Amino acid sequence: MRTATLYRYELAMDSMVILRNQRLKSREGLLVKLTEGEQTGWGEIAPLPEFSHESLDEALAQALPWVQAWQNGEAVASVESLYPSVAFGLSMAQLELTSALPAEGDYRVAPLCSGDPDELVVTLAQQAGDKVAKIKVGLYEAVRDGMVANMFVDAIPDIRLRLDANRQWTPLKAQQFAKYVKPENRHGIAFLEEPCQTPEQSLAFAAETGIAIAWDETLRDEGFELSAEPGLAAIVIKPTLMGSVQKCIALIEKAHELKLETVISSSLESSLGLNQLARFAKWKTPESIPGLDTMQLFMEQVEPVWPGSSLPVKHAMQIVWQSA
Ligand code: OSB
Ligand code: MG
Repeated sequence: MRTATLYRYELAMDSMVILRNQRLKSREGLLVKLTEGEQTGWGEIAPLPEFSHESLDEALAQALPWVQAWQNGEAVASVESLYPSVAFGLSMAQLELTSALPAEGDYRVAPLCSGDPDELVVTLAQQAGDKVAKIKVGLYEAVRDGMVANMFVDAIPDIRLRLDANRQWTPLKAQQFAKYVKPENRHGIAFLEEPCQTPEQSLAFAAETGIAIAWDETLRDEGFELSAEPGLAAIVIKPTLMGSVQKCIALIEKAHELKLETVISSSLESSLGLNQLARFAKWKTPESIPGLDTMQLFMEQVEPVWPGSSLPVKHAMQIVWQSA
């Protein structure tokens, strides 16, 4: 016998540097619970404002009939025909339901520098093992970004810095940034995500500066096909923005064939979605520290909690629909 429940959550947060044109004061999303016999599978559907093309209401309008049909044992639409956030949440719920998602997660995170860089340098310097940090650039002066990058590599020579410009720079601004990163420090930059407004400009930047780049936004460009390019070191996959688990796996396999580092990254999911991404990352991209350091932007979490997080758990969730 099948049952299903759709919940709607709202969690207090402060999106800070992540979203550029608005500060999200709360994160809203849907949680799907599917049960069959003794088995349960959860999924999260949480379109991200400014990044997803679908709204939460549009996602709900697709998810609800799918979940109802599923619980009745009727034919369901292929998740590939649904919005990315819906495809991701429903495919993840099915994966968990069939015990196909391994339980163990990769809870190492690439610490996101959203405040004082000096503080992060001290934390990283004391940390054992791989030293990875993620810094948003392109928010202030390119020169300042270059100096911050230098500061990290000078202080922690074995660091693997991940920088993310979110396509904010003109070629000139990107050059100004590069000029301030000492040539001997450029190897400390594992990659710079999306320096320029177009992929062509970003590839030209990599060729001119020797700074490796990564695709994030470009993966979702209309008609994009992944290929190896000089200077392209990595791809950053945000499943909520990309689509079904199967679609993400196909992209990961392609990237691995092309010898590209592949990073699973958060789209500011709740602790439930974030835990599943940690499990997915451990399973499919064990070689790369996932980009999941986004719990720190929240004031509340749900069950299951994020390991090590002391945020209060919000139990009250609206039931949008439930099997009779
Ligand atoms: O710019 O990569 C981004 C989260 C939500 C939306 C956009 C972005 C992000 C992150 C997640 O940066 C953290 C990470 O990738 O390490
Ligand atoms: Mg990015």
